[in-house]
Amino acid sequence: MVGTTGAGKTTLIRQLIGTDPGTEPFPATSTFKTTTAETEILCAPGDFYAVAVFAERIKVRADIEDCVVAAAAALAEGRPHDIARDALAAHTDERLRLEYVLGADWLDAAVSTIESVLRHRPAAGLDEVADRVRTEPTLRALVDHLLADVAARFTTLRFGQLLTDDDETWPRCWQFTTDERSTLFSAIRRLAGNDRGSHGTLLSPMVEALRVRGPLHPTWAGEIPYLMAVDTEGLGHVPLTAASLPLAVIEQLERADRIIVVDDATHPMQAAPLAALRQLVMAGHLDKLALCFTHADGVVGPNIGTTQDRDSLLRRSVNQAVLSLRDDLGETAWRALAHQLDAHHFVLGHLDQRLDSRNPAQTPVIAELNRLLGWLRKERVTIDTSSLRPVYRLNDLRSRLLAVAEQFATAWPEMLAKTHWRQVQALCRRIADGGDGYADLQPVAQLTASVLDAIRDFVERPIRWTDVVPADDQQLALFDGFLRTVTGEVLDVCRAELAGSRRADWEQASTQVGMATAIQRVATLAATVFGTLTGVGTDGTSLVEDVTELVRRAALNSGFDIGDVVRPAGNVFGQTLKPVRRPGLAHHRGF
Ligand SMILES: Nc1nc2c(ncn2[C@@H]2O[C@H](COP(=O)(O)OP(=O)(O)OP(=O)(O)O)[C@@H](O)[C@H]2O)c(=O)[nH]1
Ligand SMILES: [Mg+2]
Repeated sequence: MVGTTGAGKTTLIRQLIGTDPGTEPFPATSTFKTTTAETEILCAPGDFYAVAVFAERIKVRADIEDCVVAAAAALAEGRPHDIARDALAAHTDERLRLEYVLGADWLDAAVSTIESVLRHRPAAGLDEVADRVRTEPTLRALVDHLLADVAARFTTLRFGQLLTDDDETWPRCWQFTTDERSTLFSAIRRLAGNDRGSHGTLLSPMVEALRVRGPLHPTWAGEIPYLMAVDTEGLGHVPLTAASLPLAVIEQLERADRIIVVDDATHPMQAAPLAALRQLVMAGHLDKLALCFTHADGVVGPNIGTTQDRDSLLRRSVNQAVLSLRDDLGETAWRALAHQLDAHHFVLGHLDQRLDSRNPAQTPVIAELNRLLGWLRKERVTIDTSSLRPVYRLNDLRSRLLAVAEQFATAWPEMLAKTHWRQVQALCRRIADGGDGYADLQPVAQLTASVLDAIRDFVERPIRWTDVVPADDQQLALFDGFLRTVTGEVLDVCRAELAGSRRADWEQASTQVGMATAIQRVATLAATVFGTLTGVGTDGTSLVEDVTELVRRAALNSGFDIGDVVRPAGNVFGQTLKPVRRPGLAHHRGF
């Protein structure tokens, strides 16, 4: 399930696994940024089994520190007590909700502690605040104290088994098995719940990944559908430029048989789900796609008399949305997407309720859900592309990749220069600690998306075909399959180039604290992390060459003809590459 936050992804999963809206609040739903853990639910016969993987201690500590910095910064800016309180209660990325774990009783005292520290020695400027939280004993003690309180909460789990790290100071994961449905939901409440009455006991904000297996099935279909549903974190309402899907989602795409873009029917399709659709098509997943409209029960108005009126309105909404992708996707992929969504869009409402076939308002929803389940079960039709032999020139890919790297190396420092210094510093620290990004700042996800776009652009334009030119649908199937095979490796290279092999540079930039050094920090990043993207890094790796090589290998494995590789002499970096035309190929105008 992919879609904006609050669209109804988790509610749809609840319908597919048949958990009762009144008595089994699993998985948790609410209005905003509810699902934060990667959640997989496997419907299968046998016992119930659950496993939860926790965030690492270092990450939780960093997040708590962020909350204290945000609260202190609010107070230093002269903002009211309540704003500082909110900042402590939940991290800005809405994952670490300390209020869920620790309740609300400690919040006022913690704000008062910060207030008294600042009163005693006012911060010279906002840039000093983050530094003070890290160095001043009282504020450091506050962070440590909160972390210890969080750690203590794990020991109060009544059900299941905790597995700890080697030093036994922090749990790695939790697991639980039972043959009773009600026991499963009691046990899982603290690991996956959001119920207000349980605030102060919940560990759900600590959970990064959750998998539940059991004999679960929809109430409106009497059998276990052998389905694994994967829920994802909701997309923000404003899409990032090239990448709208989080890395965690991109990593999962290849193993998903179907991808459902979920959207709220009560408003026209927004930019974020559209950008997600575009990215899914570009990454080669078109034939897995469906669009599910939720909240159809809320689509009302003087112009809507019947369900036909409503469905026609939604069809028009899909059409207009898809039409807006025409230029971007190109004619063939665009037309295929339109056909795919004509047949595979589902109009669903009342999903938050236990559906009843005797209720005339709900029977169309049950029919639609059954149609969806039928599609989920159906095997995908694959087009045989084994005999297709497109011919490529790898230098065409190099020049495209170099353009991506150059654009990225210029745009990111420019964008970071305009971003609040605290966000940039948090990004530096997050990547230095082993992450890929922070909040909306997701360089690895964006680079991966841009590189995949460049590869797609390259494979869609072979210089010729060795035999007859294949039909459009065959070509599309070939290109899609190729993109899917390279996605994982492209992500690995981008992650290594921007994060893995550059941790020391991010670390160095993160130690330049405060607003005053913000310009210097971005300059450091521009020179180290981003600057080397277009060339060879200190470790001898190169984005352009590494990606070219992995595409070359994948192309050979797919039987493509890349025999006319013309490697330019000397160092290609920093030069504009001119495609070398061989006399024998000069007449191929397709290029
Ligand atoms: N009336 C009505 N409410 C719905 C429907 N589908 C979902 N909801 C409600 O919409 C809200 C958001 O649903 P969620 O399933 O939590 O949304 P989500 O997409 O998982 O959101 P995130 O986890 O934040 O990404 C909840 O309050 C649901 O009860 C529907 O078909 N009709
Ligand atoms: Mg959700």
